[in-house]
Amino acid sequence: ALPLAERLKARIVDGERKGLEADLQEALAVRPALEIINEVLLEGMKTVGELFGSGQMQLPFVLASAEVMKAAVAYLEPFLDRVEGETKGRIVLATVKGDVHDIGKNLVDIILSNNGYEVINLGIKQPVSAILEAAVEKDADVIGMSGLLVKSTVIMKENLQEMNARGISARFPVLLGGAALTRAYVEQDLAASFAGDVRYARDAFEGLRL
Ligand code: B1M
Repeated sequence: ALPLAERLKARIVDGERKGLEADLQEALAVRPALEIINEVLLEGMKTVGELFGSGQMQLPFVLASAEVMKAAVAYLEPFLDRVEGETKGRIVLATVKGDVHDIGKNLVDIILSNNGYEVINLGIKQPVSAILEAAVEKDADVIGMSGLLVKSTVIMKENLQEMNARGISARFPVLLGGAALTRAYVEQDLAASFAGDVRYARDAFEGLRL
C-alpha cells in the first residue's frame, strides 16, 4: 500500500471517496489538519490541474476530484485552529460572474472565519451588483473576489471600474485571488485605474495577513 500522504493525494487525483474519512482520521493522528490541506490535498489538486491542462484528464474526473477535495476539507474543518473573541472585521466574499470555481474561495472563508473575521460568502458566479449591494448592506470592511479563469481577471477589472463609477472605491478595500491572477496584474495594472486599495493574495494565508 502507498504511504498515507501519497494515498490521500491519490484519492484527490483519482476522485476516490470511499475510505476517505478513515485515511483522514489516520492522518490527523500524526499531523495538523491545516498541514494535511496545504501539503497533501492541495498538492493533489495541483496535479489534477496539470493533468487537465495537458489533456490527460477529462472534465467529469476533475469534478470528481473537486468533490473529494471538498469532502476532505469539510471533514478537516472542525480540526482547524480557531481564534475566539470579538470579530476583527467583516468581508463580503464571492467568486466573480461566469466562474464556478469555489474551492479556493471556500478555503479563504474557512481560514478567515477561523481567525476572527466575519465572512459573508455569496457563492459563485456573482454579478458585480450583488457583490456591491451586499457590501453596502452588510457594511463590509473589505470585499474579496475570487476567480480562476483568465476571463475572470477581466471581470475583476470591470468590477473595480464599477466601484469607481458608483463612487465606493475608497470605502471598500478589495482583496483579489485565484490562479489566473498575478501580483503584477493586480498591484500594477488594476491598481492604476482603481480609486481605492486593491491587493493580491497568492493564497488564503496572504489573504488573512492582508
Ligand atoms: Co476548472 N479550470 N474549469 N474546473 N479547474 C482551471 C482553473 C484551469 C486552469 C484548468 C487547466 O486548464 N489547467 C482552466 C482555466 C484556464 C483559463 O482560464 N485559462 C479551467 C477551465 C478551462 C475550466 C472550464 C472552462 C472547463 C470546461 O468547461 N471546458 C470550466 C469553467 C466553468 C466556469 O467557471 N464557468 C471548469 C470547471 C471546473 C470544475 C467544475 C470541473 C472544477 C471546479 C469545482 C469547484 O470549484 N467547485 C474545476 C477545477 C477543480 C479546476 C482546477 C483543476 C483546480 C482548481 C482548484 O480548486 N484548485 C483548475 C486548475 C488550476 O487552478 N491550476 C482549473 C485548488 C484551490 C484551493 O486553488 O482556487 O487557486 P485556488 O485557490 C488558491 C489561491 O488561488 C488563493 O487561495 C487558494 C489557496 O490557499 N485564492 C484566493 C483563491 N481565491 C482567493 C481569494 C482571495 C485570496 C486568495 O481573496 C478574496
